[in-house]
Amino acid sequence: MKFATAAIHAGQEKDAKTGAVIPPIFQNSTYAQSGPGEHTGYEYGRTQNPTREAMEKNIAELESGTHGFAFSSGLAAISTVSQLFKAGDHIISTENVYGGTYRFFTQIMEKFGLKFSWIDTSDLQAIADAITPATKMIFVETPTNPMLVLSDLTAIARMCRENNLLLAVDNTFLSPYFQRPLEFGADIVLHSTTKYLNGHSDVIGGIIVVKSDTLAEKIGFLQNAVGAVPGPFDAWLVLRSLKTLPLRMKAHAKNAYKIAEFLQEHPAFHTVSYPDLPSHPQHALAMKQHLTPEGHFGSSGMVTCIVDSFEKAQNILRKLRVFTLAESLGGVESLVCHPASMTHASVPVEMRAKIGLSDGLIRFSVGVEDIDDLMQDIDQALKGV
Ligand code: P1T
Repeated sequence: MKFATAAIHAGQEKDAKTGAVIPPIFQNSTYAQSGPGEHTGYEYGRTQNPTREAMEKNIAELESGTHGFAFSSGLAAISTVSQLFKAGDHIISTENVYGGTYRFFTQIMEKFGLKFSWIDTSDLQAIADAITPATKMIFVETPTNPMLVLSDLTAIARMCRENNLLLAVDNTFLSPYFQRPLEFGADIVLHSTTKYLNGHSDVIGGIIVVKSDTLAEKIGFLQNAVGAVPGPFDAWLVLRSLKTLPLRMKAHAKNAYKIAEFLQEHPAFHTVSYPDLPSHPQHALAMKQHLTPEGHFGSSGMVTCIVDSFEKAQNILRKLRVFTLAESLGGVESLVCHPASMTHASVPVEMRAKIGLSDGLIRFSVGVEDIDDLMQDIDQALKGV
């Protein structure tokens, strides 16, 4: 099945009893058994739910994987990946990750004895230098939130194979429409489904997709044993949203490109970052990695730019009307965020300085509204800046 067809049909059977074309919401916690231990394959809602299974199968297929596991948030998915390891194990992580990921690894997992190296994973030599006999996984966010730095997935996957390490990729910023890390050799791909996969800012959720039966068994065990699963209605909302993923992603990318070009020309900004722009330092890598299944190049709706002070950033953010000042991203409506005080406030100042996350950084999540309204909104907010 082609991607757009899979987005609509994968994992979904017509309801056997009624013929309902959309999978029902199985809003139940348990299943009747005919005798002790004699069941239909469904025992208890945390362990199995048909609505959740449909959504897991759908995303697994879109990500070119074989098994999907849904979670109650993106962080619950990340937490489950880190529970594959034990005290003393070492993980190399992209130094610029979502603030909550950084907080989770440094303030929770380090307490349980996991060791982390924070590395610029766009630098292959820096990764090679960080590998120790205790290293078990490389955790990569590409493009990074919010600096939009890319990591070379093919090269890192090769390094992982040579050193017997797992490669986990947070693909939240692009969605499988624009990047499928398992195809480049990653072992685990994960998402905050809260973002592009759900796409309507009305669900918090997460997903892990793998392509090996051994890993699937381990993650499936953790999903049930730890229990951070989503409710059936949230799974159903994500499943519904996936049907329009290719349409939405194309529209996000088209609008974002125009906004990025416009911002680049404006004297208020000294840096504008969008991987599709030839001015992005890793544009060539983006052209190899950010490909739709039909081989078309594109990125998502995430654009960042830097003004020279917090006051200037505040000024612009207060004046925007169509763009809503809010955390999160990837919804059909345009959002804007000030990472230093919002999504990445939990990242220490020194780390923010190291990765270039300044107080003048503004992050746009460009939605799918009419581009004229979005441009006018930015134009009026920039008056006098
Ligand atoms: O919010 P949650 O569903 O738990 O997902 C966490 C998460 C994981 N990975 C990436 C790349 C993310 O961006 C996020 C969440 N990010 C935001 C809320 C934000 O505004 O950046």
